Amino acid sequence: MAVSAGTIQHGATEHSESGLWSWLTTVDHKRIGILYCVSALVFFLVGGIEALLIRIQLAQPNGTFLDQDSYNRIFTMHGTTMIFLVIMPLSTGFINLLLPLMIGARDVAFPRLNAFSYWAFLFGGIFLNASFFTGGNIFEGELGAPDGGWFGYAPLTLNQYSPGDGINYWMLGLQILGIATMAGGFNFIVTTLNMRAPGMSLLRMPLFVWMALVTSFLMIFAMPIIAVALFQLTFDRIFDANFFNPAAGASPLLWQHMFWLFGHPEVYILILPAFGIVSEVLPVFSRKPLFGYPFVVFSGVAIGFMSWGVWAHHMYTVGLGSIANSAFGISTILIAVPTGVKIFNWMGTMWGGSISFKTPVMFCLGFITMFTIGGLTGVTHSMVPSDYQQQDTYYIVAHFHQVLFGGALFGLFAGVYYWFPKFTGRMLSETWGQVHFWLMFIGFNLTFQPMMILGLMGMPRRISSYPEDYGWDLWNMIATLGAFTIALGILVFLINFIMSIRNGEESGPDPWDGRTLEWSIPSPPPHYNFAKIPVVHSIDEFWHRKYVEDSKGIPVPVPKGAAIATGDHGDGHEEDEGHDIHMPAPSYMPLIAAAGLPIVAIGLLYAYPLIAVGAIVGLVGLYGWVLEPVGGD
Ligand code: HEM
Ligand SMILES: [Cu+2]
Repeated sequence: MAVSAGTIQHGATEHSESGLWSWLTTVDHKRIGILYCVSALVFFLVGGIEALLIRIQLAQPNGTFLDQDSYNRIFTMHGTTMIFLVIMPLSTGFINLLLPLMIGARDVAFPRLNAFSYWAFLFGGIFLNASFFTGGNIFEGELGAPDGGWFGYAPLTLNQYSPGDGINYWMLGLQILGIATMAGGFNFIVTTLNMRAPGMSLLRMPLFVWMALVTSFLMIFAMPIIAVALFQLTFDRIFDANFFNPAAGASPLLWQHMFWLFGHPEVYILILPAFGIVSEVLPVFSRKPLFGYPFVVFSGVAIGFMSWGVWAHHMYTVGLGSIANSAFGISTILIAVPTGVKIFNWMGTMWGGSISFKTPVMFCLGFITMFTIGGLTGVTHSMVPSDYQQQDTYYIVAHFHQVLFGGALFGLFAGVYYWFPKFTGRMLSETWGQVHFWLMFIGFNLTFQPMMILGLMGMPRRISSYPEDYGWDLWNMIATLGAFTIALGILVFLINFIMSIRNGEESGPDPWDGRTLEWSIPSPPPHYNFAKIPVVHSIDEFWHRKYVEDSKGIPVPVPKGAAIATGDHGDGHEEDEGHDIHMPAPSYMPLIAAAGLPIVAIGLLYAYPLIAVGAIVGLVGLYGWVLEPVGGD
């Protein structure tokens, strides 16, 4: 079929390039996606080690492994890392990898901006972690990292309460990460709205694409709020302004409002991509279409809107008054409704399906069960009076790990097992995948269910040690053993991951009998993705190219050759090998532009002239980028 590919120049050469330089200059969404995911995995190990340090300290009463100061810094870095450097970039990595493939596009709308996002993220993450080394001799336990918790409540983060550079690194690091996130969000929105293959109407988009779209809107609207708050904090800390200084008349609640107006949409930024992944994986392994597609889509959109109206549930105990508390209590209870709708749809998808319990499905099941517990505990603290008891206890810690780890991370791991073959051409070992799942699932429950009990027994969060006779010893010890069980599971995963990249069983283009377009092209996909842009006729387009229903409504494979009727072959055999396809040329300008950001930040902290240097570096990058020939190659 003559679906014109809009072809101009030769582009099929660069994809064979490898080596460091090709990674530094890549603008290919798949490579950028891989960079995101691998970087996030590295940060996951860092954040995981921090978690183990916390659990070693708390394993027994009167712990002496960490002093109180180091403890504060380590749990702050743990939370900040897991949220901003692990789950967000892992989700962004998946969006990068999959969005263009799923909508039948050759890349995102702005490939260089995409590279800029990645480099800004990486520099922001490194900058944040560099804070560890600013406190003196790190080998003598003098850590310089921030100590204000992941939500960094001002005025506690002002100079007088948190001297040193830790908070400075935190606020400037998050600022850089926010720039990366916003650039990514705009890119994904434009890509989704403008670059879908012919025939792919909005309501034919795969669920993952829908959730990525909602997430992207949350990104571009939520990050500016924290950006403003961080700017104000920067002015307070560096230029002696008084935005958050109660002694000068500032409201001590200003930060909390701004933070949580960002923070609650943020938790949906963290969970919606995982919702999308689970909604892709379950139908494939249940061999049924997603149950109630429009409900899953619109409940996701509803969550996106409602997430803006619940922030003060983090502030019930600050004295907003009973009217505000009631209003936010009700809105918080309501947001559980669209969330519950999704859970029922996932169950409906599996109901009556012939489910094959491969590793991706196991992680989805882990996701559904753990996330449901997480959501329900959320409902328990949406009730104001009960939250008065729960706030700042380990019950809250249990809740958000239940949704973030049991939810988001399990969902993301389902995605790793599911799409690994697409991007490497090889399968992850199924046996070791199952071992990984069970270690992580059991370890997870051992770690976090005891925290529910501890919280209800009154153990406050953020304490670095606790006395002996409170009855908390056993549960804390179990939680620590659970954490090491998780670590063992992650070790199994890492070995499996590294071994399978080289030695895994070859997967072919479509190992799971997939439903969406990415499975219609070779694994790994050629750098131009689709030799011919596909024409889309339905939801689950690729499935419908492979199967038709017989007279009883049972799907039977399309006879060989008949698939041509749907518009193109989609069987991975592309006759022209993409020789005529024009792709954007690699560029190092995005990297240079992003490198300006940490230089400005360092200048703000140590020597103002460096601010100018950073600005010039950034501008040189942007200037070079703008002047790059459009033609490429
Ligand atoms: C059914 C949906 C949910 C409800 C009703 C809910 C409700 C709540 C409430 C009321 C709080 C405040 C508790 C307190 O501090 O006293 C809270 C805290 C929190 N929730 Fe949820 N939640 C839900 C889903 C989620 C999801 C999906 C995530 C993330 C993926 C999440 C992450 C968090 C985090 C990180 C905190 C604690 C922040 C902190 O204090 O450090 N929640 N949740
Ligand atoms: Cu919230």
